[in-house]
Amino acid sequence: MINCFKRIELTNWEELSKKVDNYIQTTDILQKKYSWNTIDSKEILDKIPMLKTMFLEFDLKVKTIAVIFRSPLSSGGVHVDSGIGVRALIPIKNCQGSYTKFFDVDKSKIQLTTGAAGDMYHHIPESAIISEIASVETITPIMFDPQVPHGVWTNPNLYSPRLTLTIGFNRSPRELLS
Ligand SMILES: O=C(O)CCC(=O)C(=O)O
Ligand SMILES: [Fe+2]
Repeated sequence: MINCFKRIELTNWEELSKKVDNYIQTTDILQKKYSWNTIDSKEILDKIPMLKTMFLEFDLKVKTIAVIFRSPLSSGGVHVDSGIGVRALIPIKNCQGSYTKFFDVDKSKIQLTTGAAGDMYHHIPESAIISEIASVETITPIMFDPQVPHGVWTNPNLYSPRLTLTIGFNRSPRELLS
């Protein structure tokens, strides 16, 4: 099976999560409700320096940062990201009992789509899904391959938005997937 995700030991990630949650409160992300929210990486790295240093032990420099917002009770949205390269995904809020799931799909049915924030991604209609190949409860940091079709299943018992932080690097750390 292809390696689509792996949990990583990321020192002090809970502290980072709290700081990012506080940072999100100073933005309009919760009002706009876009699923993909690109963050000015220079600004957030200045405000939260630990975000820069915590990946150095993996020989990684943080390059792109986005907050993923999912409304309560919204699940699915299977897609392939337009950005290539293995990324980190860090739970921020309301991630307990939620899952990031990976799928085998009929590639001929993938459509390049523009998201609400002008971001490009490859939308995968439900009819294209062949089978689920992996699923991870999003409660610790993972590394994952955003080129493997994936979607988010929120916790049906939570009525507040689910927030995660997705991070791209100066290189694709595929070695962290195996
Ligand atoms: O929040 C998640 O579980 C996955 C988000 C996502 O699609 C991504 O980071 O590319
Ligand atoms: Fe994605």
